[in-house]
Amino acid sequence: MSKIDDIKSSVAAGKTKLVTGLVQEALDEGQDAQDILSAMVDAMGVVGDKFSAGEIFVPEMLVAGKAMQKGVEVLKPILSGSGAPSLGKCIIGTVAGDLHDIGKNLVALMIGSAGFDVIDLGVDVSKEKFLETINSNPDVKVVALSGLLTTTMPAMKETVEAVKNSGLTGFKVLVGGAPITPEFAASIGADAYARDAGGAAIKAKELA
Ligand code: B1M
Repeated sequence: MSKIDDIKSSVAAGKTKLVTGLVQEALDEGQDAQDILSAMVDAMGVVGDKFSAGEIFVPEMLVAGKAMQKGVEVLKPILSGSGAPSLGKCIIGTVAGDLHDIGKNLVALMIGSAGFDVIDLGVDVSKEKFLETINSNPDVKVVALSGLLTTTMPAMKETVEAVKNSGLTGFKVLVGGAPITPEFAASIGADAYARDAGGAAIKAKELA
């Protein structure tokens, strides 16, 4: 089994104590950070499929998420890069009712490494909190919303509508997350959609 396979199975099995060391070893062996990240994202796909099939439950999904976060911590200095000129502020958060933050954190990392000053509001962020933060940061260029649950897509819609109808101007809205499609993004009035963290950084730069 290759180191990358080891990482994938350890993340899927929620072996939080092993993942940090395995990721560091893979980097030391010369493995590409993006390939390691892809393996961990694949592992979360496996976990999701097992959850859907009723083979595992929320606690297993939670420890797998924690294992992935451990691995991402090791990759962060490599993925984040440095030295990009400042492109302005980006406010990011996972929409109300939604506690998933692994993908949102990756998006924040990539947008930050593209040159934005990222204000990360965390998870379960109400539309009022987004509005309040935009209000106190009138120079914000991009407002980025993440959502992982079909049940929280309405909260994304309400948030986009609230910020668009607030009278506040000067920023664009970017949305994404597993259940979000370009069609849904357009239908709720978002300015842009991105499928993954790399794509989100590219879109944010286009919007700024
Ligand atoms: Co949850 N969960 N979960 N979960 N969870 C999913 C999302 C699910 C697909 C699993 C499944 O059933 N197969 C399913 C959603 C089904 C649906 O809505 N259609 C689900 C469910 C049902 C639930 C609960 C309801 C379970 C329950 O309680 N019965 C519950 C909801 C809690 C809540 O939020 N209110 C729940 C809870 C949890 C945990 C807390 C246990 C944990 C989250 C831990 C954490 O985030 N800190 C968890 C996990 C780990 C998952 C899976 C297994 C993995 C998610 C993940 O981190 N993926 C997930 C299954 C899956 O994804 N296949 C699942 C890796 C991550 C890198 O990818 O987040 O997709 P992702 O982000 C990507 C892109 O989506 C995109 O870029 C990222 C990186 O490339 N992206 C953006 C994300 N945000 C973006 C924003 C952008 C642009 C791109 O622009 C701004």
